[in-house]
Amino acid sequence: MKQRVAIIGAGPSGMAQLRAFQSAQEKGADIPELVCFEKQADWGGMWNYTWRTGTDENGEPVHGSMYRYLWSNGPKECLEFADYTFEEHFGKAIASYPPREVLWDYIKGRVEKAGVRKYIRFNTAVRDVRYDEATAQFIVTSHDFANDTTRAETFDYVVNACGHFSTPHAPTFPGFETFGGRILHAHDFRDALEFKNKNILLIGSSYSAEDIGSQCYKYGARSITSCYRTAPMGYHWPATWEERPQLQYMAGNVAHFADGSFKHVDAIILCTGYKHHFPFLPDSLRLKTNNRLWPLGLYKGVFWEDNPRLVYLGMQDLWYSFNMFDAQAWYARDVILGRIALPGREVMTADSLAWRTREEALVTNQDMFEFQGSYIEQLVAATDYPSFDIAGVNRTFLEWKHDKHEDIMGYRNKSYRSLMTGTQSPPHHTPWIKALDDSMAAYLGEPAVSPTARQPA
Ligand code: FAD
Ligand code: NA7
Repeated sequence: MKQRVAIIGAGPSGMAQLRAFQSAQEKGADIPELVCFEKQADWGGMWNYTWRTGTDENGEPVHGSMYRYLWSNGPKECLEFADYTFEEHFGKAIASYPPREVLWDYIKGRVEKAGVRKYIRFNTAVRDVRYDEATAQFIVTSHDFANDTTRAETFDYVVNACGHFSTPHAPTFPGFETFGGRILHAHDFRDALEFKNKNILLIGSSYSAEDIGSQCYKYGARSITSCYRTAPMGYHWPATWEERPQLQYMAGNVAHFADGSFKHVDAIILCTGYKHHFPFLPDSLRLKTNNRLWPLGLYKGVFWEDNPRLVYLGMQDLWYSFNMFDAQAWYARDVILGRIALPGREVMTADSLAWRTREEALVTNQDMFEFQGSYIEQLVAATDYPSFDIAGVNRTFLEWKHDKHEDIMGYRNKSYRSLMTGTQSPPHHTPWIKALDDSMAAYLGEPAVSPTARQPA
């Protein structure tokens, strides 16, 4: 009987897993039966934008944390698929920092070409996963919203590709209860225009704070104050943006900071990160970690050491993204196909602890992306995923960091060379700060398509 593999989530990680299997099949392999459960109505995960916040049309927690006007926060050359280039997808070289819709189109293009949509059950959420020791199979219970039915099925492997940037980590601060404005987490931020002419306070000092603040600046916020718990972001901010140490308390609309300074603000956005949240998994199968480069318990960063038939994709903090998910998915596929044998539990744990020790010694940003690059390199070397110039990607990350420090509001005007095709990307036609229309048509310099004319894939 054919083995059965359940894939939870049709975001970039789940799509990578589907493509990995299809690629083996294309070369003659007999692949297992695949069922991909996706709670949303379309694929693309985070990149499938939703205007909704709170609960979705099915009463489920909204998955999406992306917002309007979001552009890639790193060069597209660092995330390019090795088996499907931007040039192949768009038929030409495009600039280096595409808006969300452009990246969504790109990731969809590869799986449309692969013809793997047939494996996905949309509008279907996984509710529960159990492992039955007696049969050595998983029992996966899912809820099909269109028919309002639940169903339990057995699988030989489960690939958890449900993402980890959806469930807010949302601390509270004294005085929040009586603050006279809106308080929201980054997960619920959708449109910077809401904060036009407002004085906003951002709590946190990582990607969300940097990018949501930049969006609000671009779309007309009066002032931006960001505050940090550990270290400031340290970029050369525009005159209306300042960084303060940690918020201590709110007194009405006045924010009081750790250095004794204070400031009147109109709205507060918690850019305090996300939780790895897997309510459908029992303790024995559930990864518990903060957002870091080497979560413990995952051999090769993917196999649950207590039961390696459970695979986790994309659970690391991200420097690399799409091509890392690919490297993981190809490796997991080859283990499932029996092409790679896993070592015993002790060897797996020792290997994983050695990576963790390396991770703990990382100091600089460069150390971190080089660490993730070397992790990917060893995965890629073990499979037929096309090997690519990881040292080149690391150099591009370094340039990107440098460009951000030179000009945080201008770094997205830069362009880089593709590590897959060698083609130098053209500069974008409009400086990012002036490019208010983030549609794919505007980005590609094509005539606008009416939203009603554009159908989901
Ligand atoms: P996701 O994209 O989160 O997809 C997971 C999928 O699983 C979703 O479709 C979800 O609906 C589904 N799912 C979840 N639970 C269930 C369930 N119980 N049952 C069924 N389906 C389920 N990365 C970059 O490379 N560049 C960027 O510029 C960038 N910007 C970002 C900006 C924001 C605001 C955020 C939040 C993230 C950003 N990222 C960026 C990271 C982004 O998360 C990854 O690029 C990528 O989307 C991760 O893919 P994934 O498939 O692992 O998870
Ligand atoms: P990250 O990168 O996990 O960062 C979380 C930030 O939140 C980080 O600066 C933390 O500060 C800060 N934080 C967490 N708790 C607190 C409290 N209690 N007080 C103050 N600050 C706090 O999450 P992001 O949302 O920025 O980015 C996640 C992804 O979304 C990323 O891939 C992007 O591409 C988009 P710390 O440094 O720990 O002191």
